[in-house]
Amino acid sequence: MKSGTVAVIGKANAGKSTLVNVLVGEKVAIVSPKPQTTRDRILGVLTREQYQIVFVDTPGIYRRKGGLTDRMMRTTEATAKDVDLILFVHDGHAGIGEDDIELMLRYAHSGIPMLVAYTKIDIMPKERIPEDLKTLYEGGVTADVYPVSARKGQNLKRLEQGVAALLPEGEPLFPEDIVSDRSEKFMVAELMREKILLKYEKEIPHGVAIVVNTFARRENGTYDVDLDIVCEKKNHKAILIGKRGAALKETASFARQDMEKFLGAKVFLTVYVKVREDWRDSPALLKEFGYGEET
Ligand SMILES: Nc1nc2c(ncn2[C@@H]2O[C@H](COP(=O)(O)OP(=O)(O)O)[C@@H](O)[C@H]2O)c(=O)[nH]1
Ligand SMILES: [Mg+2]
Repeated sequence: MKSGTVAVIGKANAGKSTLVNVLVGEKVAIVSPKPQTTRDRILGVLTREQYQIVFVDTPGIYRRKGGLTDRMMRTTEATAKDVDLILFVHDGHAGIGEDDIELMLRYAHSGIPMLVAYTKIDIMPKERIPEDLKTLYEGGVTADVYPVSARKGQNLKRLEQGVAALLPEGEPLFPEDIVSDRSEKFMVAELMREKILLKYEKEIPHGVAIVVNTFARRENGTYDVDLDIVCEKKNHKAILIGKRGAALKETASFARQDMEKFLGAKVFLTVYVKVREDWRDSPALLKEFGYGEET
């Protein structure tokens, strides 16, 4: 059997998490139109009879400097060094710039085999695809490139098989019924953050951390979830809550519905909004909110 780890690398917003979710067949990582959605490394495990692929979704590649983004970039870099294969995800619909080719070449020369998923082909003119493939090839990218759409499910089987073919022979790393290394509690916090990413302007979600105080399953199968939305500024708190709490009520209700879908049970959700100034630049608070340095 083939078995190995695959780092999913690419620019912010390229579509990495969406691709991992559809390949694995379950939501293991949250998705939004905003960069910095994925803050942490998340494993998504795909097990078939002939192979097991362990995708390592990463926060992606960033330019901006800051406590949290530095850490996210380090997570991405560390992941890319320690895997059997790199799956470089490129947003085909965004076009190809010199910086894209430069990035691909950097990872292609890292000594680890690499494939390119050229994604979002559902929202771009088809005739541009062969032109772009030519541009990549002429730029020196010799890796196999798979044009796919995660959203429309186009060409994914080919990509999956291309990935599996490059993995080493070995025993599976995870039991076959495991799809993620993350706990239900983590996913519940992430679903809350996803709804905030979707509802508010980006400076607010980028300054938000979710702290789950209670995650408990009752005898009758329902869940009690009690969490804090921690934000950086007083005026962010006011916006998060909205007039008479209307905004928060709506966001929490969306989050609760997704939590119920994810857990397959009724959820009683209690949400508080708290202010902790500059937590993103405070190593102690980063750690407290679950973004401590990995060992
Ligand atoms: N049309 C289209 N949109 C996609 C596709 N894959 C991802 N997206 C969208 O691109 C945005 C960023 O996706 P995400 O997976 O969070 O990107 P990441 O930052 O690389 O993990 C989201 O709004 C997704 O819905 C795709 O195949 N087609
Ligand atoms: Mg992501």
